[in-house]
Amino acid sequence: MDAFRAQRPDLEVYVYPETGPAEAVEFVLAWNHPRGIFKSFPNLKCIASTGAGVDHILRDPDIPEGVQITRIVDEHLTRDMGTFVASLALQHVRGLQSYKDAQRSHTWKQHTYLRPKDLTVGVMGLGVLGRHAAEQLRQLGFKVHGWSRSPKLLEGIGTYAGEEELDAFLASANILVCLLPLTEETANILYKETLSKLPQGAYVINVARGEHLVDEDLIELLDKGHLSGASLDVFREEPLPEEHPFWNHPAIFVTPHIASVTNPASAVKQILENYDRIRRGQPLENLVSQTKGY
Ligand code: NDP
Ligand code: OXD
Repeated sequence: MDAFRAQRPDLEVYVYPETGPAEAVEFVLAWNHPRGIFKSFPNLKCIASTGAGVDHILRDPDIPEGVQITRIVDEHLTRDMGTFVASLALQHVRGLQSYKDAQRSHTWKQHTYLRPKDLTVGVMGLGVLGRHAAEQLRQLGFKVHGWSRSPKLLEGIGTYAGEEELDAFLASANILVCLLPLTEETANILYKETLSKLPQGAYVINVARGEHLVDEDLIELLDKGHLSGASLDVFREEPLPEEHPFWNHPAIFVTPHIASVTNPASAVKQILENYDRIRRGQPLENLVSQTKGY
C-alpha cells in the first residue's frame, strides 16, 4: 500500500476483505488469497501475483474465464535468487556448515576441500530465475547443467530437456537446484526415485516450492548417506510446523522462504504498467499461460 500511495496516490486501492463496490474491481493483486473470492468481481480483468510463482492463484478452481494472470519478473528478484543459490552452493563446496558445528564444540580441525570446478550443479528450470542462477554459478567456476521442458542453447551450460533427458541430467548433478514452477507435472518431482539418481553425496537445494519435494524421501536418502545434505527455503506448509523433522535434521539447512523477496517499489511499478495497459486495451506484460500453469 505504501508503494501504491507513493507511485499513484489518486488510485483507489483496497485491502481485502475491504473491496469497495464489487462491480468496480477490475484488477486484483494476490498472494495465497481465500479460494473462490474472484467470482464475486463481475468485471475482473486481471489477477496479478505479487511474486514470480502463480501456483497459489491457479490452484483456485474458481478463476473466472477470460481473466488474465500475470506474475512478477523483476531484476531485483532475479539477482537476489542468483546470489542466494550461489551462496548455498559455495557454502556446500567449502564445507562451511561443518565448521559451524565444530565451533559449537570448540573443535579446531581442518578439512580438505573441493573447488567449484570439481562439481557440477544441475539447475531444474531454466526460466527467468533458473537461467540467471545457472549463469552466476558458471561464473563462479562450477560446471553447470540445466533442465527444462523445451530445449535450450545456453553458452557454457550443458542443457537437457523433457522427461527423456531427466535421468541423464540427474546423474550429472553433484548439487541439484530446484527452480521449477509448481505445476501438475512438477509436483513431487523430487522423490525417492529421482533423488536416488543423483550421484552419491549429492546436495539438494530447493528454492522453488515445498510441494516439489517428498519430505520423507529426502530424509530417508540423507539418513542412508546417499545424499550429503539439503538447503530448503520452501515447504509444503509455511511456516514450517514446529514438530517437522526438518528443523532438527543435522544435514538440513532451513531458511524461511527468503531466497528472493519481491521488492514492493519495483513490483508496484510493473503492476501499475499492466493496470494502465488494461485501461488502454493493450496486451499485458509478464502474462502466465494458464494452460502450461506457469
Ligand atoms: P519461469 O516460468 O520463468 O521458468 C520456469 C522454467 O521451468 C522454464 O525453464 C520451464 O521450461 C521449466 N519447466 C516448467 N515445467 C517443466 C517441466 N514439466 N519439466 C521441465 N521443465 C519445466 O519461472 P521463474 O524462473 O521465474 O520462477 C521459478 C519458480 O521459482 C517460481 O515458479 C516460484 O515457485 C519460485 N520462486 C521462489 C522464490 C523464493 O523466494 N524461494 C522467489 C521467486 C520464485 P521451458 O523454458 O521449456 O518453458
Ligand atoms: C515467488 C516467491 O514466487 O516468493 O515470488 O516464492
